[in-house]
Amino acid sequence: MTVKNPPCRVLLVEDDPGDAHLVRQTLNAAGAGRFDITWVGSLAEARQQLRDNPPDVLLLDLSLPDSSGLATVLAGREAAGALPLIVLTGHDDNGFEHQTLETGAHDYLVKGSFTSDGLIRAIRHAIIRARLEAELRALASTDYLTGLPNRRHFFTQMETELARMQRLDGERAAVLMLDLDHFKRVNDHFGHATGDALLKHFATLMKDELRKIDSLGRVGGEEFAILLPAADPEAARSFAERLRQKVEETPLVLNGQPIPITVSIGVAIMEATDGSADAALIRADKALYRAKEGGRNRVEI
Ligand code: GH3
Ligand code: MG
Ligand code: MG
Ligand code: MG
Ligand code: MG
Repeated sequence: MTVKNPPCRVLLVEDDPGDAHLVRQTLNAAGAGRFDITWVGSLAEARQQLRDNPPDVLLLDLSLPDSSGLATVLAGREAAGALPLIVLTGHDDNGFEHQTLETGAHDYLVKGSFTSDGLIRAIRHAIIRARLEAELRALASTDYLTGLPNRRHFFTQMETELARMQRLDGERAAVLMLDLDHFKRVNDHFGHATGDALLKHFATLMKDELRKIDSLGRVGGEEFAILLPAADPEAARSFAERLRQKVEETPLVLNGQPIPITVSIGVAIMEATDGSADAALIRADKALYRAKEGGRNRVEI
């Protein structure tokens, strides 16, 4: 039995009806049902399609009624997000081709000089490359043990939230720094694998307490951070206190043996007037230090 692949959905952005016809013919020559082509003639229509009905691949002419040249590549890349993007142009120029690829196109085909096989191969490669790029991006932003955003990704999320607060002015957010208490002892007494299991357990406990708009990241070995948008100091403190208690009351149980752990939490408020997300993280770190100094298993703000 042969398994039929679903058609590859192509968004063709081309203002010249003759050129558009040629591309359709070229793709249809590959066999009926292999490509499902949507044709639009402007960047504005392309943006709308990409939003409402994202394709598997974008074929982009550069000289359009509402955009031309490298600006079209930039705008197309922006609108297409992580989707594969192939430039189809009449402009046969090595230097420009290089710039186009640097700007985020996956391939550059000159009209009139590609075959059906060549176009199909370009589409296949662009799709594979875009998928690999997405996987790499995910790997580069994810902590492998817990699956949480890593330090860099969490920091980016904070910067994004700070920029949003600055646009809305008057808003604030809370940042929590959490550090497991005497975690080294867990490794020493139970082994590193148990330490790892405890880190995952702790991550799950935290995840279960978060709202949709909150962010959680692993920012160090046994250090985590939480961003609570639109939270005032009192709400942040009671959230942190509830979490602290939950951790204390919910030991990881391995082979019937409970492995208790506690957490110290430093809370800071990120203000729209902060110059960077760093400032709030440093304040949260200082509060965390006070929590440790004060005897651990406590919240400081
Ligand atoms: P404190 O209460 O002062 O925070 O004490 P602590 O023992 O938690 O702090 P310390 O910074 O001395 O030790 C942290 C330990 O966390 C040391 C390191 O071996 C362990 N650790 C860091 N990353 C991992 C990991 O991915 N897995 C495991 N199992 N242990 C880790
Ligand atoms: Mg054109
Ligand atoms: Mg630590
Ligand atoms: Mg430490
Ligand atoms: Mg610790």
